[in-house]
Order: sequence, then C-alpha cells, then structure tokens
Amino acid sequence: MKTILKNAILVLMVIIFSCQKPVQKYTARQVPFNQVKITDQFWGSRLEAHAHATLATCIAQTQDSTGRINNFIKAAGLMEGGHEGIYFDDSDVYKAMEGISYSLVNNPNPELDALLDKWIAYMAKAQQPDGYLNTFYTLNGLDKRWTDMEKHEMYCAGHMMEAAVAHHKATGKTTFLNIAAKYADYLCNTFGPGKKDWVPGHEEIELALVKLFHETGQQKYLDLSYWLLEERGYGHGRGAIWDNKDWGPGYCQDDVPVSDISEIKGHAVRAMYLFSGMADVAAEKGLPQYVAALERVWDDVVNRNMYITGGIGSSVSNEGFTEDYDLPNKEAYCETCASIGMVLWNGRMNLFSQDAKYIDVMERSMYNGVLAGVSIEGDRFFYVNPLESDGNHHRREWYGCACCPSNVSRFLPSVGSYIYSISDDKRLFVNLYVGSASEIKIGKTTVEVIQQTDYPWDGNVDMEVNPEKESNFAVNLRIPGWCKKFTLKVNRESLKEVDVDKGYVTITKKWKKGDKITLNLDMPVEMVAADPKVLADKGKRAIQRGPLVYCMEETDQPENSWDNIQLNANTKFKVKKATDKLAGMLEIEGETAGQLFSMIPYFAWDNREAGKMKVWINYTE
Ligand code: FUB
Ligand code: ZN
Repeated sequence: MKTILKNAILVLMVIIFSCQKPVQKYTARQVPFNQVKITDQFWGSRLEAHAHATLATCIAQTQDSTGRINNFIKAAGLMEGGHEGIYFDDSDVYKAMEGISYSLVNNPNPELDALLDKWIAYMAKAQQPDGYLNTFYTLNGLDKRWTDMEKHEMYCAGHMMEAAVAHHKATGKTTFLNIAAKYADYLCNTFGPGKKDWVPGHEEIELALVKLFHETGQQKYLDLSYWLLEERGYGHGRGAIWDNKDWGPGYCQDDVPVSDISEIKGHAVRAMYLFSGMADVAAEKGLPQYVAALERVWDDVVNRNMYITGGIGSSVSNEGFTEDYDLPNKEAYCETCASIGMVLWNGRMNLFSQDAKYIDVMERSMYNGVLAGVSIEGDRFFYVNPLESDGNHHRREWYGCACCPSNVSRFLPSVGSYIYSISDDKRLFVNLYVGSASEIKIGKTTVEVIQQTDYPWDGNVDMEVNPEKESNFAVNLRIPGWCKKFTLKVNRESLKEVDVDKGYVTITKKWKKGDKITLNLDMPVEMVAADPKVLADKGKRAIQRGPLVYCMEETDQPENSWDNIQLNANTKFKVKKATDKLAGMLEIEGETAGQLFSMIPYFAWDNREAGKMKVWINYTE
C-alpha cells in the first residue's frame, strides 16, 4: 500500500514538474546541404562564383595580402615578428576554412584540401600545450589572455570549432577537430561553475560548442555553452565594452539574463549569434524560458526593427539597434553578417514550431540582405548595406575588418541546408523553392525529391517525389507570406480548397515513384508601404516581386529624371528580361503618368556603372 502511494506521489510530481517545464525541443531537423544538389541558375551561378572567385579572394587575402596566416606561422614559432591586423583576425581564417570545407563536399578539390592541411599544421604547432590558441595573445603576451571580455577570444574559438566540425564532416580527417576539441577541453577546465566567470563580448562560442557537442558526443561542451549563456545579465562583464559609456552591457546583450530578454538591443551580429546559440541549447536541454524569450524578441526585431530587405541594425555607432522604427535608408548599417545571422536564427526558430513565418523572414534576409553582400562575380563584398546611396557606396575586394567577406564564404555553400526539413513525426517540409535534386530519408524510406523551378524569377515549381518504395507521408509546401494566390496539383489533378496552416499546405498520401506536384505561386509586382511609424519611409513605397525587393539605380533611368520619378496608384509595371551583366535576371519597367523608370533586384545593385540607388520611392496619393 505504502509503495503504491509513494509511486502515485512520484508520478504526480513528475506530472507537475513536466507541466511547469514543458520540454521545448526542435521537432524537426534541416536536411543538410550534402544531401541536396542545387541545379538551378539562380543559386547555381552563385555557387559557381563562390567556388571560383569568393574562395580565391578569401585565400589570397588571408594568406598573401594580409598577415592573417602569417600570424599563425609566427605563433607556431616558424617566423619572426609580431601580430599583424585586428585582434579577431584569426576568425576570418576559420570562416574561410569553413567555407572551403563546405565547398569540398560538392566540389572535391585536392588543392584546397591540401591547403587546409597546411594551415591546420600551422595551427597545431601554434596551439599551446594547455590547448589555448589565439595568435593575438600568443604574439602579444599570453599573460594578458582572458583579461578583457571584449577581446573576442571565445569568438575566435567558436569560429575555429565551426570550421573544425565542417572540415571533419567534409574530409573525415580529425586533424582540425582534435585541435578544436583540445581548445574546448581547456575552456571547460578554465570556465564554469566554481571556476572563472566569463561573458564573451561577442557571442558565437555558444552555437559552436553545440556543434562540437554533436560532432564529438561530449556533453561537457553543451554544458559549457549553457553556462556561458547563463553568465549573462548578472554583472560579470568586464572590459572595453563595459567601460565604454556609450555602449555598456546592453551592447553585447549582457544587461538582462537571457531568459528575460524581450527587447532587441545593441550590436546586431552579436544578438543574432546569441539567439542562434540560445535556440540550440534550448533545443538540447528543453528550456521553455529560452524559447519564450526568443519568441518575444523575434517579434521586436521583425515588427519594429527590420528593413524590408531583411537587414537589421540601423546604426553605425554600435553596429546595431537604436529605437523602434528608426530605420533610415541612406545611413542604414545592415551589416551583411547581421543578415546572415537572421538566416541562422530564423532557420532555427522554425525547427521548434514548423511555423513558416520564420522562413518568410529567413527568405527575405537571404535573397536581399545577404545576397547584396557579394557581387555577381563573387569577388567583391559589401559590409554595410544601405537602402539608398548618393553614388559613393561600393563593394570592395576586402575590408580591414573582414568579417563579412569571410562570412559570405561560409554561408553560400551551405544554402542547400535551408530548403528542406523533416519533422520528428516524419513530415517533409519544403521551405524554399530552389531547383535541386535531393536524397532525403523519411522514416526508413529514402526519397528522391527533385525540384525544377526558375524561382525567384517565377513562382512555378515542379516537384517529383520518388520514394524507393511506396510510402505514406506528408509533404508540407510553404506558401510564402508574400503570396496571395496559388494553385496546386498532384499528378495533374488540382487540389481545391486547400488549407494553409502556419504557412504550409499539407499533402498526405501514399507516394510512389514518379509522383508529381505542380505548385504555382502568383508573383505580381507589388507596391509595399512601410509601417507609418517609420518616418524615413513616409510618403514612399518600395517594390517587391516574390521574395525579391527591387531598387532603382541611376544608370538605368532616363537622363535628368532621378528626382522626378514617382509612384502612384496608377503606376504600370512590366517585367522584362535583363541584359548584359544582369542577364538571367528580371528587371521591372515602370511608368507613372508618362515618366518611365526601371528597377533591378536590390541584391544586384552596384554591379555596373557607379551611381545613385534607392529602394523607397516617392509616392503620391
Ligand atoms: O567583431 C567581430 C565582427 O566585426 C562583428 O560581428 C562585426 O560587426 C564587426 O565589428
Ligand atoms: Zn560582418
């Protein structure tokens, strides 16, 4: 009798406990890009440019034109001399290594493979016996390490870990992974409960430790990540950020405990990396308070602090956020890394809930904010992405602070990972429309999924679903938030009155080889108004077609018309094939009361003759 009572109490306690703390885990996982072969012109040409130009630029810059690789050679004791460059330049090398590793997955290249081996050998030699590795402190005095939380030691370590995981996955070699694990072990021995306090001034390590945990199975890396998140907001921060009266703890999201975050503040890239790390840790440990905080702050970012391009962070002075609705166009900062951060974060948010509102934002940032960050040829980059220019803002081959080019180099080859996800209950989610051929495991069945599409130039998507054997499962197709009308057929039969639930339509059936889905997303030219609280866009409209935001470049407009071009309710639009450098793209021709003008996708600006540019155009009622 006593035992029954005890058991009943135990069961009750478990129920009460689990009611208070519902476990919040990712209920889906992304299908990684190594299972997705991109075949379309839009992303295919970008990947081609990445493999040939972006990587070559990053290698030339880190190895030959700047001292980044030399810093490792010096720290390894193989060359005389002091540290060159900025204190976090190691991170650019790691990001380039991550990009090269991703590229090796779909484009094997023995020379690049050997180059990585060479760089890894320098790193192995530069690593301290205790596991520490940071060329700035090795060359400036190891006694000064861990004295200023702004100095990006953990930021660099995080990028090393991400690169090492990518290298291990791509090549199967453990050389780099061993270095990263040794460094992570050192961090676990140095920081944590009862050890040294630390608030990384620039987040990144948190999400990286989770990746390292997945790759190695070492729970302590996940625990350190959680501990680092929990260090924030309790006054442990010390160093240049905290001493700077214009910045203070809010600059690096150290003003409140992470579970209490509701408002977006501070540096944009740091915030995005923090939120991505929080999502990953919450998903592993089941932390509803993290997920609730992320949902609150997501609303603040997206509804009050985001540009139409999906760019974030309007101010140069803190590389980040100011007041709600303060979104100036010419002065917009919108760092390329921050848009990449939006993709990282929003992709993760969708894994908790499979709500397509996160993919809508992810797509907006990806096709506009991120893609603008790199030239069509892949060899020039924007760091700052304004929505208006007087003609003096241009891409550069490299920057003194080169976080954006190196981030682009690792982002582009990973794009395939954002197309599909599989939920725990074995539903396939089609999040992005990208011409591609994929092999996806749904339950025990391998399914070949082929997409043929010219997206984002048109909204016609033909999909073939080829399971190795007949199999029952649901395919969820995202109906983008921008799309107001669509048609859907399965094996040529129209589906009428389909429900859209959390942004997806669901087709559940017994799929067999050769089954076809035909989706047509209506993609008219749309005039978009900003929230009236955004004073910078008062009396203006932007043009969007599908996921692409368009802009006007001076070079395309009739002479002396720049200041006179206006939109009104009767403006007529025509979609037309672009030529020359923009061949393959669609431009939009407009006409308002006899005045002609022409617009190109925002991401493609500053690829031709230099001149003025604007996204928001005067509108008369
Ligand atoms: O501090 C490292 C990176 O450099 C940041 O993410 C960027 O904003 C730039 O400051
Ligand atoms: Zn950057």
